[in-house]
Amino acid sequence: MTTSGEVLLSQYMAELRQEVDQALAEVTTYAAGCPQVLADAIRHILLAPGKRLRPMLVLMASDACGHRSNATIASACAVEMIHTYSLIHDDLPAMDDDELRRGLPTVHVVYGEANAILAGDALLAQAFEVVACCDASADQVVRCLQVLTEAAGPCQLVGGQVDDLRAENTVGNVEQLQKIHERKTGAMFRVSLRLGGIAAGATDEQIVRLDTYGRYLGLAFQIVDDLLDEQGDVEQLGKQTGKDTEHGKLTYPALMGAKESQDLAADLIRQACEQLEPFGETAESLRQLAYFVLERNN
Ligand code: GRG
Repeated sequence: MTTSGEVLLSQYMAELRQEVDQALAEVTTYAAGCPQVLADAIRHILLAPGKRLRPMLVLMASDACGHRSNATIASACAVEMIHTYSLIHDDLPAMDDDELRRGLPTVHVVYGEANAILAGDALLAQAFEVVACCDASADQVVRCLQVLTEAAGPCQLVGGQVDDLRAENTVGNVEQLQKIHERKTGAMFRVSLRLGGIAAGATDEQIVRLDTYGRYLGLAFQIVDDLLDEQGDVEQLGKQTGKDTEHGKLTYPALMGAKESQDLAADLIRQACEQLEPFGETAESLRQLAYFVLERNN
């Protein structure tokens, strides 16, 4: 990416981030029925400085298709809420047992395990409420809910997580690893792109292209994530490193070596960007975001 391209992307990303942060703050301003400790636990991690990649993908996908609807920002909030629930639960002692997330102590460390489980549960349920109640056409809302529930469900996000835990300390191969990550990490990337397309009223062909871009991007993201777990800086990442080795996880660098993994990630990013060709200029931010994912250090 050129220097001016980098500046443009970072400005655009900062604007999108602000929109998403504001919307997330609004949806987590709760009525009296929500206990203060639950609201605090949710806001502690949801409003912490995550990269907001998935909600940005929703917004960028709608923008690439030339239109945003009320389903766009609602879906952006929903994917970030589901992603955040998955992080809260993944950090629990029963899973990865992490103490640092987004540069802050994890939810269970601050609020206790029971409140962390419940904060995750509440975010998951509320994500669907945010989409169900948004001011978009009934058809759009139903389609958004269909793809979102599928991505967060037993055959995608949750199934991928179960298989990832089961694969700890086993001898695996790249095929097996890819199958895990297409569900555990990739499903939320893909659905973010699909949601942006649906919310924009995109054609079926556009949605397939966005989905395929999301598939390649999600895989590349995971490879980079594995490399950063080995080589990254705790302060920049805002989370502990070396956890994959500690848990005996299957990872790309462990199976293929660091150089091959980096090359594979670069190849996947090239393939992701090929999908964007028919969109022309309107997909420039998605193109640049793909290279940001490849070159990120957090
Ligand atoms: C508990 C159902 C369930 C699923 C957990 C998200 C996840 C699945 C596990 C998190 C552990 C992990 C390192 C997954 C690999 C990639 C990933 C999702 C990293 C975190 O996403 P980022 O880097 O996080 O986009 P931020 O904090 O920037 O939003």
